[in-house]
Amino acid sequence: MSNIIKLDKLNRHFITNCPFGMHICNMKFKFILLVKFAFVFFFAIGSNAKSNAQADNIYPKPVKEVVFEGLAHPWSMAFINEKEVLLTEKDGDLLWIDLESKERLLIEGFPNDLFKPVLVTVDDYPPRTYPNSVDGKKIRGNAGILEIVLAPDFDKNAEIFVSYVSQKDKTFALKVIKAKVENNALTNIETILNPGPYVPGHWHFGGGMCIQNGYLFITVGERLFFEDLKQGLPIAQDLKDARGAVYRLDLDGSIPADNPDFGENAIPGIFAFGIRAAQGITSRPGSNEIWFSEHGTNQGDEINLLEAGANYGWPNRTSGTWRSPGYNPDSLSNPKYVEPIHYWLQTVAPTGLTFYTGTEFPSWQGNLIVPGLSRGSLWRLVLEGKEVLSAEELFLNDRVRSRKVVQSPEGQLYLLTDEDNGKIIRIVAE
Ligand SMILES: [Ca+2]
Repeated sequence: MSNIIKLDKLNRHFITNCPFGMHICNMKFKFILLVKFAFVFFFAIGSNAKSNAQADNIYPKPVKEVVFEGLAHPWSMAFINEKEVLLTEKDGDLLWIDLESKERLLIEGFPNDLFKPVLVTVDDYPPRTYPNSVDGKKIRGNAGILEIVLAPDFDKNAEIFVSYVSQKDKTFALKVIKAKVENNALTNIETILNPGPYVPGHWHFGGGMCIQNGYLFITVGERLFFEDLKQGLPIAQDLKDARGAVYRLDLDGSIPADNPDFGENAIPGIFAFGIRAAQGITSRPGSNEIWFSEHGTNQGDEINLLEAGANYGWPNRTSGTWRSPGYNPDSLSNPKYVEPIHYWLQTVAPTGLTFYTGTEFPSWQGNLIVPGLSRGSLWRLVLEGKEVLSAEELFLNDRVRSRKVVQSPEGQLYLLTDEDNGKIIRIVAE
């Protein structure tokens, strides 16, 4: 396939360089760790135990501790302080939760255009708007309440940003609102972004958000299930289409004057484009870098570094394959595609990622932790500058659909699971 790219420069130790496949290589890695551990242990007995306690890259075994459960597919969580969080449920509500006392409260007053599941009769729509597998079902897909982030001065103004799927009749679009949380209710609700058009289909809204240096970054998905439903120039390559892009806005929703200039016909606010379905976006501590995850179709899952004006290639350039065989998209003239920092050779469905800066796992400092929905994976990417040195899959024998990793103010690492009985799990050193 001409659309498959090969990035041989990527040095993914446990995937591409292993002749036995990833699982064996992880076993091999574990064996090496065991040998290393035995060596350090032996050495410690015979000499100075203290000096070796922090030696080498051996880290304590991570284990899962369920902190809270009974959540309807939690999507995002923002820490007010070390024990209080605001949490979004994709299939439910906006909640306040006390992680210590286990109290939960509904934050009332959510906008009433929030997506509601509708019975899908496939024949009511143009062919293949929905795959046949969902005929006669009430499906939620990717729709519901998505990201929550606190305004930088939340302590003073109680302002938050929330992304969710807005509904008009049987059509849907992403919406981002800014609001205050007062007496367990949303007030002063303003729409910050509503990238239309409203169309049927419950997929690929994006909705990831992060704040850096006073700017709000938002990922907006291209919304298609099958690529060829848009003939001609693809949605994500069309700067006159609001979908398939990353936006950068001021915190009042206005467009920063120094955003990239894509011409007068381009949708205002677009910062980068060529995006299929990015849900995870995060700033890298100690830098001005923004990193984001991207869902491919069959494979094609990526980690990207955000650059002003960049075209990330979808669907013309991808490390995966298309759902629509024989698809032949138009392209921009002289397109310049920005390659991913990392991609997987299997489907991972990487989503709400974060950089680890905690102290519980000292050798994870600065690593990018990436949850995966598809097979229930959690990845630890070791970086050197902007290069991925290795990708380790954690909890190989304990898979769960993983939506987001969030670090608390004191550096504790939490995982949200994408389940009917969704959980908040703390990852602790055994
Ligand atoms: Ca790409």
